[in-house]
Amino acid sequence: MLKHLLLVLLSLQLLRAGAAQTCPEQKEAIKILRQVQKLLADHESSYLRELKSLSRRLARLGGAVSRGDSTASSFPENCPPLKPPRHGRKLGVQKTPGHQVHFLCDLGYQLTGSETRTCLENQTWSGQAAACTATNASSLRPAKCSSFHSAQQCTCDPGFLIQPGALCQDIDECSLYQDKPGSKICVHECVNSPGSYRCVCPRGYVLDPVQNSCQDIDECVAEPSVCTGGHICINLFGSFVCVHPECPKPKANVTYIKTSGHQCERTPCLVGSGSCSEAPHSISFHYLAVQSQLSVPRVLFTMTAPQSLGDSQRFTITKEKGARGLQVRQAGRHRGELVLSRSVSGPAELQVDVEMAESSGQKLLGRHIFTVTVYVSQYPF
Ligand SMILES: *[C@@H]1O[C@H](CO)[C@@H](O)[C@H](O)[C@H]1NC(C)=O
Ligand SMILES: *[C@@H]1O[C@H](CO)[C@@H](O)[C@H](O)[C@H]1NC(C)=O
Ligand SMILES: *[C@@H]1O[C@H](CO)[C@@H](O)[C@H](O)[C@H]1NC(C)=O
Ligand SMILES: [Ca+2]
Repeated sequence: MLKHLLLVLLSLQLLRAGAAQTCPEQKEAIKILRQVQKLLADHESSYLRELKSLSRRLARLGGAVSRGDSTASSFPENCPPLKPPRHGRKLGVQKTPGHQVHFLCDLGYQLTGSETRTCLENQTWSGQAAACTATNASSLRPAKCSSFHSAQQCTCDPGFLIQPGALCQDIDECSLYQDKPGSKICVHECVNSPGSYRCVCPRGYVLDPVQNSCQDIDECVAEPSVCTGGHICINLFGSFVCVHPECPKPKANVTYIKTSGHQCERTPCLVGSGSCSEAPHSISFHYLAVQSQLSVPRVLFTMTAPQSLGDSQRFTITKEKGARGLQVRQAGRHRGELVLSRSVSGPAELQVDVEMAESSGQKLLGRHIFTVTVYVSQYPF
């Protein structure tokens, strides 16, 4: 309505300004008109402000009524009431702008949100809603306190840290040390407990309480054996395997027989059977258990001639399976070494056949095969 009136006045003024006449009376009239116009504009904006404030109050009143809150309706300038958190207390009752309320949690509960909230000029509370969540009840306990000359002295058990309010908070050694690479306190897992911590080992290991390390369980000493049907038990780091080495099947006049659990020998060759005398004299099976990520280079296995017939032995890898990083090297005339030259992350299984050729002068006297299986465990312990 005011706006319309203003528009009419403005139009009048424009009409007059558009006219050519500029008498002093007219000038005076225009001046007065402008003053009226300004007054009206001021009135309008103040009216609009009032209106806004009024509608805000009405809305708040409506909200308060619908909540059935009588205090809000009688003091519309207050902040809404705040309830004390569950398992906690609220200090302070004033809800007018500028006042503060504080929140406390019961013993064994931790405050989340704002500890202190202030009623702001726009009738809202600063900060976030306070809540009390349970700490691990036993991780927080009362301190042992004694009074001496009216001074109170409180102490905590080892593994606890004194906190304000005569409380003892468990020290979480695991998050303090275990998570940082340089200060690990457990080889595998750390579990915090009130006042202490313990190390936990993976399956297949037992905790060595003195060294706080994980020791492999030797499953192969169990009676009766964990391996059945003539299989041989091989203890590994963190586990075991049952193996059953097999001699090569008879082929082209070459036959092997098992002379022990780990060894096959070639049976004597028929006269005139060339392929037989070329075949290895013996095959032996070797199973090695190593940890993951061993430092390298590392000698895994040393091979020597069973009976030194020839002048020298030559060692070569003839077959390999997943065995990158395994090398053979001559460590003397009658000795060879199987070397791990690359760090391997387990679990992994590496296999090589190393041939040892015995010779005297230029003459090859015989060949022997070492079939070596290396089991790399999952963990570096
Ligand atoms: C109230 O004022 C504070 C700061 O003064 C502001 O952060 C908050 O958003 C305001 N709330 C409302 C509902 O206007
Ligand atoms: C409470 O203890 C459990 C294990 O018992 C743990 O997983 C959790 O992180 C602990 N919570 C706190 C707040 O310390
Ligand atoms: C097997 O031996 C016989 C003689 O005993 C020979 O005639 C035959 O050629 C040999 N076979 C092979 C594949 O060497
Ligand atoms: Ca084991």
